[in-house]
Amino acid sequence: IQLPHLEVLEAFYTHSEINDYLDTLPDRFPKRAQVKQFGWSYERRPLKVLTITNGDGRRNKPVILVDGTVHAREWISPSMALYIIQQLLDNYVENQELLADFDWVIVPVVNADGYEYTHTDSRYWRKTRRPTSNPECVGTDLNRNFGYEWGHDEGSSADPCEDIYRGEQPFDQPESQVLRDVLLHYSDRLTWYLSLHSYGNYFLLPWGYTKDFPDHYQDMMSVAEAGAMAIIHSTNGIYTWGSTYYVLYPTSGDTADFALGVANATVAMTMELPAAGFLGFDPWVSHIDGLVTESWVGVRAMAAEVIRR
Ligand code: ING
Ligand code: ZN
Repeated sequence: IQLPHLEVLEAFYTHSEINDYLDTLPDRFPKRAQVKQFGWSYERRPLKVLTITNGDGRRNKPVILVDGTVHAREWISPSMALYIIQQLLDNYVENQELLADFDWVIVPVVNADGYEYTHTDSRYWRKTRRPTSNPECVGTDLNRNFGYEWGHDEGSSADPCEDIYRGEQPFDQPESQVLRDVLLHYSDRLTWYLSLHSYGNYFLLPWGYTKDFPDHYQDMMSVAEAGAMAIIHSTNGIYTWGSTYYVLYPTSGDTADFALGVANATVAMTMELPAAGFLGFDPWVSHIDGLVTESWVGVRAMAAEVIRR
């Protein structure tokens, strides 16, 4: 039986198409791919998590955890997550050293409702789709809703009409609860947390909430530097790296701060993929190939650096 294959470079896919694709993988790679559902979005879309191993049966290896589509409009993010999946599964022979002593856990679409809404209604929607206390304004920014230093200072907004609205309480969105649960499920062996966003060409490290630096900041900087160097050597693409607070602006309740501060990640990072298209969030289909192949060079180099350490 010929199972459906998803041509990552040839289209952007909806949340249900991505879920259907994920569900084919355990059949195609019975020893190496596993799909788990950790919960549902507000509008009851199933939120699926793919684990990839090399099939040697060794349990509890350290984990590299990648998420995508925390923000709905950043369409290159799910494409990149899918490209990583295909590199690790279909292109295993070339990438097997990335799986020898590590398992990968991939959540291609966290903000499923928002992502669907960008396909059907409003291309530049960022937040979730759950109503707020203000009947005029819908949605919470998942990247301000996490429960480590939530609401700290000026790093988020209490106004439901803002794009950086933090919610009424930390983790009051089902989608952030799911990603929290995935992070905590692997927190005893979480080596690298990578969150795929766009845009800006940045490797952003904790902290977002304070100008102080975390322990082991220099180790995280070395991993980011390895990614930036690999990319500049391959395409001349230029990335900037450093703490979110310094490189961008103060942020609180973001996923990387939680991954480091609570879920024991050794390295926690947000990768802001390059801008493309009219407003930066909307690459054309013809851009996908160049964007994901360049980004994979960086992700692969960073994984190698994480593994080497
Ligand atoms: N930018 C991020 C945002 O959520 C960011 C910047 C990255 C903040 C990492 C906190 C942590 O504002 C985009 N494009 O989403
Ligand atoms: Zn984003």
